[in-house]
Amino acid sequence: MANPFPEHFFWGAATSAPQSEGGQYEGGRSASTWDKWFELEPENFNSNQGPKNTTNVFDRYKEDTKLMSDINLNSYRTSISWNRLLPDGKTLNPQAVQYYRDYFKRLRDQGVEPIINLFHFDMPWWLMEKGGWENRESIDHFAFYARIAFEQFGDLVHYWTTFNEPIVHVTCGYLGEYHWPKVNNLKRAVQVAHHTNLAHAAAVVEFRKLGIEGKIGNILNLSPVYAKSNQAEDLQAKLNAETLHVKSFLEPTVNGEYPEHLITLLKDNDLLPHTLDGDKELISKGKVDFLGVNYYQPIRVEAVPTDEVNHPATSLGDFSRHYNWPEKKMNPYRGWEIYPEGIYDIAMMIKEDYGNIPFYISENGMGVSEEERFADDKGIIQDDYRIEFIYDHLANVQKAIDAGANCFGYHLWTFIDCWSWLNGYRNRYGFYRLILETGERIPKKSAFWIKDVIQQNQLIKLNQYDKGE
Ligand code: BGP
Repeated sequence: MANPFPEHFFWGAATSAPQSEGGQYEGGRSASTWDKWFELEPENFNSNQGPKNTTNVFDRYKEDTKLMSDINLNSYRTSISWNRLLPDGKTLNPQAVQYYRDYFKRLRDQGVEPIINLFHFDMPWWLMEKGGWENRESIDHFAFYARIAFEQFGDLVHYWTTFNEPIVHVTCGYLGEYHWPKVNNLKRAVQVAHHTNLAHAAAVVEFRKLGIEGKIGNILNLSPVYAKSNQAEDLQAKLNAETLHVKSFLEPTVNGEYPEHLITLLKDNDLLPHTLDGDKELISKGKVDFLGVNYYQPIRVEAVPTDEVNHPATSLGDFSRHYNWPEKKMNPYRGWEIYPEGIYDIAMMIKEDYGNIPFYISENGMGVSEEERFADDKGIIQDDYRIEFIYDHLANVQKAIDAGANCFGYHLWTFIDCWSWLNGYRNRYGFYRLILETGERIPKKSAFWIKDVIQQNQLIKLNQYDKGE
């Protein structure tokens, strides 16, 4: 029998406001960039499914908080919509305050600890029109928003996070076409990353100034980086990838400074961002109390062939190349590798190299297409594949805890199937199935399984489990 998890382990699930809240233009909310992008280019989104078609938590949170305690969840992460709380960036929306206060209070009443995030890829449109994170003003706007959120909800929320996967709006929005403004420019991407790190630190400063009860963290997608071989060129590619994809946010967040190798790489490629006096000091004030770690898949790299390197670099592909590991196991729906051992390696890296700072697994999960084909005659999705996926990852979390990692929780992505950006509802991730036409929530087999796991505080093997059928 497996060891029990630590006492008070955070068992839960995660979502975000833009992916689950709905109530698009209700209750005084203004547009986010996703709302506008969908209005401008709906054809970019899977099956024309836009941000209006979310789980509609705005209307159903009373029922949803109850569904959480039905399956024993004791914690939950979502985000506040910046453009709901401050529709013009300055004026507090009383309807938003009322909604979030009631929502967070109900979570607490159900014994569910709210972990509340401030930014999950959802730039208010009014600010995006001024350049979004490229515009330095965004730092002060974000710090103001953070302070208002802490003041309004600080009595109900004791775990705050500033960003979700801050590198993603950099790479998807400024080095690719997955987020607006769909720019492809390395120099601009670096500027956005710098402003994001400053905005994070400015929010931490506001939090510390207010002296409210609670802790503040940052949610990072931390993948272990594996090199194709131990040859010097592949190891150099690994160092570059680790620095750019992992440490560019991890080191400022935990140590309050940028990694030396990052500065060297940027300088050498004429990519240093525009900075002001005082930036270094502000970054040093952004140290967090805990980390959220989103883990889906590892990063595998190999050296870039010398004759293909651009110098100065024009894309991240000039620093390392993706290595296609022949033995990899894939989630064919999402196209992501499944490698549960990666969670152990990340936990050990945090333990050894980052002072064993407390962290929790803030996202991990398996998106599956056309999941309704696995429904039994009662409509319950028999998602054995998800139970196995969670089991394998949790077994590695446990192994890491046994080896001394300071991991205080595990959250599945996601609670109820939610809207996923350009992918709409293509892949389903939830403990609860969402019937799109009616909004009905139906627990999947994994929901029954996790309920028992949480109750026993211990892993249960699928073949010793026969409920939910
Ligand atoms: C993470 C994001 C989530 C969520 C998840 C699943 O990177 O923080 O917002 O979307 O990935 O990925 P996807 O929805 O793209 O399948």
